[in-house]
Amino acid sequence: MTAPWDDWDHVLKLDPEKELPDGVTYGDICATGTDAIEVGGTTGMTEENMSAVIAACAEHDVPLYQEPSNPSVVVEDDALEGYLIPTVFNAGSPFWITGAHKEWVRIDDDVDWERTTTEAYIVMNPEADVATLTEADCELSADDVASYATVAERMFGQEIVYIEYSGTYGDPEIVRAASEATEESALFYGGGVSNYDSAYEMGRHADVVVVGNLAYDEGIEAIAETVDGAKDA
Ligand code: 1GP
Repeated sequence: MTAPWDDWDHVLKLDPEKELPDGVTYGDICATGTDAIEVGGTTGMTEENMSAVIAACAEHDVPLYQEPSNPSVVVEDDALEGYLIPTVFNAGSPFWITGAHKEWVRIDDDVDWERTTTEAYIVMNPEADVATLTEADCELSADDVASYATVAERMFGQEIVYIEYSGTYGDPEIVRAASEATEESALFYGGGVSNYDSAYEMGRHADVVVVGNLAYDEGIEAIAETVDGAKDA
């Protein structure tokens, strides 16, 4: 069975709490050559700010996914290709492994399973909001990460394994170890990718390179460079 992400190299993650730089539009963002846009963030998410970004991107021709950070912000919108639901495999709190998911199913009696995929997150930057929120154990060796990736793929059937260094550039050797451990799951890498070289380096190991902050800190040209790096890798 093929999945859309089998053909992706690069994803842009848009955080609805942040403002695009002056003069940059969502149209510009969608035209950078990225393979897909994920709308999501850890803090400050509301249905309103999520919906606004989804609506702004929906006018443009790029696959659009929501990555809801909690059950109350899931947006029902036909413009979305689907929902990528994070499960944090190294979370200290079980809420982020199955608890939030249980709440979602409890309050939403019409979950769109056809368009729902879970992503196995392995959170690696202890300074990131997502690490604090989920009480993640980020003290992991390459072996630990590879083993989590295998558990995600083999025991939990996760289509996507996501090495998340959000806010900092990660260790390529750890990403390589995860890549060697996964055979069927798509390996996503996100964190601190800021130019051609970093996108290329992580893209050598990961199937998909995710870029976030750069869209807000730098803008269009920098994103386009990372698209080139991820595609050349
Ligand atoms: C965040 O993995 C993404 O969820 C991207 O990280 O913002 O550091 O690019 P950055």
